[in-house]
This record gives sequence, C-alpha cells and structure tokens, in this order.
Amino acid sequence: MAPSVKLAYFPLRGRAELIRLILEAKGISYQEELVASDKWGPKKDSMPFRSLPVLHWDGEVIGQSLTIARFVAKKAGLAGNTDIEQARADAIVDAVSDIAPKLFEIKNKDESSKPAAVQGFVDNNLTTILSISENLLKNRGGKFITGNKLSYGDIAIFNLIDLFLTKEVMTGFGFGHVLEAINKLIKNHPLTYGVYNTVKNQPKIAEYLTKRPSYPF
Ligand SMILES: N[C@@H](CCC(=O)N[C@@H](CS)C(=O)NCC(=O)O)C(=O)O
Repeated sequence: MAPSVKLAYFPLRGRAELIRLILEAKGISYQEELVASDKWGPKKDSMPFRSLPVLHWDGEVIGQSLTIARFVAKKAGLAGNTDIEQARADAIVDAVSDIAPKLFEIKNKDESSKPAAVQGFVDNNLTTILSISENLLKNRGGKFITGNKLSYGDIAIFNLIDLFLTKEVMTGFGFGHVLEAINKLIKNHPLTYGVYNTVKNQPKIAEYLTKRPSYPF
C-alpha cells in the first residue's frame, strides 16, 4: 500500500525543496502543509525540533531536513546502493547544504558591503563547490555523483544550480549584477552542468518544474 505522506514547510523552496524533488522524482505522492509565517508561532512547540521541515510518514513524525531527505531517498531508491555510494551521495548533500546560510549572510548585509560580499561568494564559495562537484564527477565516470546511477546527491546538485539560475531568487539575494557571470561559471563546469540537465530532464521532475510555485527562495 502506498504510504501516507505529508511534508510541512513554509511556502518556500528553502530546506524543503530537496525533499520535494526526491519525492517528485519517483512519483511518491504527498500532501503539502504550507505554513504561513504568521501561523507558525503557535505551531512551533508541537514540532519535534521546533522547526520546519517536518515529514509525516505513515504516522511517524520526522524532523531535520537532511535526515528527511535521506529517509525519502532510501524509500525512493535514490540513496545509493552500497555503503560507499551512500557516503558519496550524503557527502555532496552535506556540502551543498552549507551554501544556503552564506546567501542569507549576504542578504542581511548593509547595501554598501553587499557587492564585495557577493563577488567574494562567487569567487570562493560558489567556485569551490562547483569545482569539488566537477572533480568528484570526473573521478567517478562523469555522469552521477555515486558513479553509478542517479541518487539524491545528483538531485542536490540540481537543486543548487537551479537556485543560482533562477533570476528572481538570486536578485532577491543581491546577486542581480553577477547573474551572467554565474551562468558562465556554471557552464564552465560541464560535468556538473550535465548532472543539472540530467535531473532537470527526468520526466517527473520536468513535470513538477512546470507547476512549481515561484517562491522568493
Ligand atoms: N537543522 C534544521 C534547521 C531547521 C530550520 O532552521 N528551519 C527554519 C526554516 S528553514 C525554521 O523552522 N525557522 C522557524 C523557527 O526556527 O522558528 C533542519 O535542517 O531542518
């Protein structure tokens, strides 16, 4: 019997989008509870970790976004087949998850120091994660981060690049003036860009992307 699945998060991509993409990739049907920020206060204390996202899976309530992502990846057959493949997928998911907080640090800076922070981020953080991904892919046959078949590690790479290629989101973070440069930088990492396209063209992901709401981030 199909599991009963509900994902609770704010109306954002944020920490829930990787989880949504994994569920979508394998057509696992799920309900969404989109919590408006003004409705969050009274709910907070009833959540296992006082935060979102939270996954309800056949009555079990699971917190922590990367734990949820790994759990649904296992259910979807996207966690890697062996311990090594799992470690390969987990490691890139962890590395990618380090990026988003840096974007918020920049967003919260005062306007005068933002351009230098944005340039520093592009030259250091973004360039580094792209070259790490590129080298890992090069050493593992070039197509998938586990070396073998699609995993949630590839989906995390897609999710990261997709964010950087979404003009409205990146403009909101103060990156409007470097979008062209980011586009070139991404395409200069052809194996990583290849993974982005492989995931984007998974039939169920492609369908999801046509109906995804446009969230601020
Ligand atoms: N380590 C947690 C962090 C969760 C987290 O900080 N969630 C934010 C939204 S992205 C949240 O719930 N903010 C509201 C609050 O903390 O009251 C995870 O990965 O799930």
